[in-house]
Amino acid sequence: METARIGVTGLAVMGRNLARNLARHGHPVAVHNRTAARTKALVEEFGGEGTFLPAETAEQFVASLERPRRLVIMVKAGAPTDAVIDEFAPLLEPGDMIVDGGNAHFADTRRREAALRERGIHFVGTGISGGEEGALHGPSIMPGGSAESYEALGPLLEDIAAKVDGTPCCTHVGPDGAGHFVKMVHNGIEYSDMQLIAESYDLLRHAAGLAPAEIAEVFRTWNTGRLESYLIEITAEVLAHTDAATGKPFVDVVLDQAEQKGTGRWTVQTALDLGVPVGGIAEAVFARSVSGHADLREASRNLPGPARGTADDAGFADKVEKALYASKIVAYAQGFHEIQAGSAEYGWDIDSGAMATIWRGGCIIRARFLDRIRAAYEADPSTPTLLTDDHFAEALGDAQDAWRDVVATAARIGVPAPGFATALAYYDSLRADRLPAALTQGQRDFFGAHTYRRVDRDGSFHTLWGGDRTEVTS
Ligand code: NBP
Repeated sequence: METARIGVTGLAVMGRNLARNLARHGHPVAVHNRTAARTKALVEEFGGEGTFLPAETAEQFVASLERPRRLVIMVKAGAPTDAVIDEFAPLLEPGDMIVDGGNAHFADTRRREAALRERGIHFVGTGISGGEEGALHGPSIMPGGSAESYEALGPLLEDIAAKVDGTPCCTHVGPDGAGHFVKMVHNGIEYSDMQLIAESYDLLRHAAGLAPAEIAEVFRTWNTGRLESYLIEITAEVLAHTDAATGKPFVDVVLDQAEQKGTGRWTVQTALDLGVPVGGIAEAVFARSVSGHADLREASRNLPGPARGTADDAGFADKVEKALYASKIVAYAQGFHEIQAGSAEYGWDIDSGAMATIWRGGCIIRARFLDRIRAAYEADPSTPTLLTDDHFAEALGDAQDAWRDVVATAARIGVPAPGFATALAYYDSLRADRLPAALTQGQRDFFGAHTYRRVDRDGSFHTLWGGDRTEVTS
């Protein structure tokens, strides 16, 4: 009987395209789906692309896999993933591998990995980015799990991943939930990147007075420079598009309420748990949330605003480009800070430069810029922040006047730019000699005897605020 090198269960858009990608690369692939019609449709439609071994039952599916078995789950994240694991794990043997390519929360992946490890089964939580097109033509792949499992899986995954300059956009991220953690932060950065681009559009429209088609041209120009990226490229496409039904710019007929699926929210929740400031990502999540509160917005529509002005200089678009580049540096610096904090907390030993490398192709945030991040980590692998890398520090210094002007203009004319503003505040906070946190500590000691440390000697102190205000050591 012919055996498959790998199997995919869950054949909706992602699983189907991933299975086709494997088959197109010459890997015989077993395919299975809860509803057998999807399996049949895949083989009928795309059977000519390679060797597919369709299975109707879990037993047939597992029996068709060569050993050690490699089984990829591509089902809806959450309870369906547990249901599929419960169905397949009893049919597997020690040394077999279950790859979860869904968008699982890393804590779930840690739980599942620990449970399956007890049974000798490798559980490989794997972030896959690039949507359905990426899954078919080459995604960015972020596998976690044991180093041993990567030996058996890595060559296959690297084969079907996107390639940039011949380097696959796939590497072993680290143990247990590391892959899904990095995918989560990748998505958080994606939220931030998209929000900053949206703010740039809004300012070009309302401060510089440009029409969507003109803004598309601005983005096209930006895409030939340091901002070159998939997101800037598709932004130009969307802005240049005209609605066939009305003849209006497409962007003007789309309801302005953005949706989210949860990975951005998880990035922020996790950052709060780890104590990592990711204001840029948080503002991006909140901006979508604000947009979706139609009732709140309707009730607030008549609140007074400034006499609507415009930007007062012709070079405003160039200033926005600088503000966007600087804020983007901040977004990535915050995301990588979270990856480093997660890595330290869970003992993953994640190589940040390698993450920048595997995001250069296949995924939504693919960009020329990631080469810079890779170079920054090559120059100093243990840098606490990307902001101080020579290239980025110089770019921030060069951008800062324009960045401040853009944030000030947005505030003056009443165009919301929370992403730009929080990025600049983060930059200025990190630069500051002294922060008002000293006053915060004084207040905390006053009302709660929370104590404070001093700049001039070690120890914890408390002032007797309700008494004679002498200072005591606590
Ligand atoms: P969906 O997330 O829409 O899930 C549909 C699949 O899950 C179908 O195969 C369905 O089987 C199966 N399924 C469900 Br629902 N409940 C099940 C259960 N209890 N037992 C067995 N199978 C069950 O598919 P997708 O959009 O292809 O995404 C797959 C995974 O990839 C998700 O975790 C998603 O978050 C992740 N992801 C998606 C993208 C993207 O761009 N779409 C990108 C990156 C990652 P059925 O046919 O029998 O209903």
